[in-house]
Amino acid sequence: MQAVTEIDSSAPPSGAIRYDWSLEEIRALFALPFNDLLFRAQSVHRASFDPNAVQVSTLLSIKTGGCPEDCAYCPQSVHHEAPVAAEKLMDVDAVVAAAKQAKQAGASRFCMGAAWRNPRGRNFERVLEMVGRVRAEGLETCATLGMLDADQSRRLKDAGLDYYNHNLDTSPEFYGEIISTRTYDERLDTLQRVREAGIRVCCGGIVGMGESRDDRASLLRQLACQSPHPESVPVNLLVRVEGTPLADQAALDPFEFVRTLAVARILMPRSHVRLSAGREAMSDECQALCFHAGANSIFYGEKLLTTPNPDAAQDKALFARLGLTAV
Ligand code: SAM
Ligand code: DTB
Ligand code: SF4
Repeated sequence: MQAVTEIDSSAPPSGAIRYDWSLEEIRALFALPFNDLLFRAQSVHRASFDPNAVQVSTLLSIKTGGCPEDCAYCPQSVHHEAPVAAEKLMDVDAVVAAAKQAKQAGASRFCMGAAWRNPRGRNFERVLEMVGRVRAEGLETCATLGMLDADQSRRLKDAGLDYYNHNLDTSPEFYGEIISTRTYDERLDTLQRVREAGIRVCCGGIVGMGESRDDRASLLRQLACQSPHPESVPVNLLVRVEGTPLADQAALDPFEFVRTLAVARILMPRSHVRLSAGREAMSDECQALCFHAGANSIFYGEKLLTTPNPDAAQDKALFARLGLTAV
């Protein structure tokens, strides 16, 4: 049997930021009794954040479907039979109109997602214009466009991009089961270029894809060993979309999802941990536990990229019941 590292769950959080978590330590956090784990996560959370404030981002799919990558979870891949038609890149004015609406609804960040392996040519120029115009509306800007080279990263920064989302998605060990058209190292290379360009990093993953707890621990270790930590850490619960290879994947125990958020909070105490995809299938009680575990960001608005999300009225009601404030 594997030795388990002892964790003193009554110890106060040190507040120190670490980049050297071992897999053994992370496993031991996952293995804590649920109440001890949540107490630790909540203590760490309160040391750095207002526990009742939740950052709110809105997503827009600016280029939907037809993606050449083969990510097993994704309805936008050309390799699967999911019911998502390929579209062209949106017009700049339409994106700006959606950003205005998102701001009016209470979002502070606007994230533009494109189903590309990497951006190219005139489309990239158009995205630069979108970034500048959305920022001029007084929103923080985020984009997720696939792999970037160094020049593209610098140009996005110059256009006014605040955050770049580029997920590691799962552990290096499990990655090959999910994606065959790119490597983990290619993901890490783009993250490095984004950092070097001075753009803040949004990087997380997906759970519930059939990975083991060790894979979840290993993904979190990859994230927490980056220095600095990603400023935003989206934790997505797999949305099982018909036509994708993961459509019939068994559901993850919701407590295991909450544990994953809690461990992320403990490992990356100053990062915004985002309760991302998967809320549509979650009870209000489960979401409340996620916030209690230290999640302090969500996607707001009735659609993620191509799949449904709770509508704004539902989220407003939940925030009111829990005494949470959107920031
Ligand atoms: N093509 C770009 C890329 O992969 O980086 C950007 C868009 S991609 C849709 C952004 C992220 O959405 C993925 O990294 C993945 O974490 C998440 N995602 C995609 N499909 C999902 C699903 N069915 N359930 C949960 N998360 C999903
Ligand atoms: C992230 O980690 N989750 C968001 C955002 N970054 C781009 C995307 C979730 C997509 C869920 C599936 C869909 O709606 O297509
Ligand atoms: Fe393409 Fe991104 Fe979907 Fe993978 S996750 S298929 S890269 S849109």
